Amino acid sequence: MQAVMASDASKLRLRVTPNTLPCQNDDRVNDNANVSMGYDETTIHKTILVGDSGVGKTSLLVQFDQGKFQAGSFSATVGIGFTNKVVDVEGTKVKLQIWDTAGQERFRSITRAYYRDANALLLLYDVSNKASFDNIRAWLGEINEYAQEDVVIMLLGNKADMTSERVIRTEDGERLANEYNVAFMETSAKTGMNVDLAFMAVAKDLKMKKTRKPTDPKFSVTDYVNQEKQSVGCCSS
Ligand SMILES: Nc1nc2c(ncn2[C@@H]2O[C@H](COP(=O)(O)OP(=O)(O)OP(=O)(O)O)[C@@H](O)[C@H]2O)c(=O)[nH]1
Ligand SMILES: [Mg+2]
Repeated sequence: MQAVMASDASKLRLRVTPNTLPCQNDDRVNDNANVSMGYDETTIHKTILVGDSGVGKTSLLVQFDQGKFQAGSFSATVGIGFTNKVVDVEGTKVKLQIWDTAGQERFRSITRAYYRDANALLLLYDVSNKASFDNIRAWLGEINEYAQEDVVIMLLGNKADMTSERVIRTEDGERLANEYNVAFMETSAKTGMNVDLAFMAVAKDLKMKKTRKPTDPKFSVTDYVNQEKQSVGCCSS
C-alpha cells in the first residue's frame, strides 16, 4: 500500500465506489448472490490500524496484503491511506477496508477523525519498546472517547520475533487486554506470525455481529484467538 498525504485522504475515499470492489459485477445480476447465510457480502467494514510511530502498522498491513516484509530503513507513514481486502470467513466474503494511520503525534488530529465510523481497530505496540506499550492506555482512552461503542478492538504486541530485544512480556499484554476486555495476541510482521489471524478474527467478529440471532451462543473473539494463535517459537510460518 502507498502512504498518502493527509490532503489526499478524501480523494482516496471517493475511490471506494462499488465498482472498485471484487465480485460487484456478478452481484448485480442477482441480489441474493450478495447474501450469504443472512450476511450482506457488499458490506464494507472500516478497520483502522493505530498505535505509536514505528510499532509496525504499515509492515503488518503489507505482510497481510502482499505476504512480504521490507526490512531496513524505517519510513514513517505520512497522513493516512487504505487497502481493500476480502477475507473468507467460513465461505462468506467479508470486506475489510483497512486504514493505515500515521503514528506520529503531529497526525493525531487526522487519525481521530477516522475513529468515529470505524467498525474495528487494531491497536499495536512494539514488544521491544516500553513506551509504545505504556501509551496503550492513552490510545484506549482516545478510542473510548472518539470511536463507536460497539467497535471491535484487538490489541497486538508486534515484533514478537525480536526475542533478545523484548522488554514487554506476553503476560503483560494479556493482563492489559483483560483489564480493558479486548482481544489480544502477539504478532510479527516480519515472520507473518498471527498476522492473517488478526484480520481473520476481526472479520469473523464483524460478521458474527451482523448475523447472530439472540438465541445463538455469543461469539467470543478472545476465545477464538486464544484457540488459534501461535506463540513465539511455536511454529514456522
Ligand atoms: N523485527 C521486526 N521489525 C518490524 C516488525 N514490524 C515492523 N518492523 C520494523 O519496524 C520499523 C517500523 O515499522 P512501520 O511498519 O513503518 O511502523 P509504523 O507503525 O507504520 O510507523 P508510522 O507509520 O510512523 O506510524 C520498520 O523498520 C520495520 O521494518 C516486526 O514484526 N519485526
Ligand atoms: Mg506506517
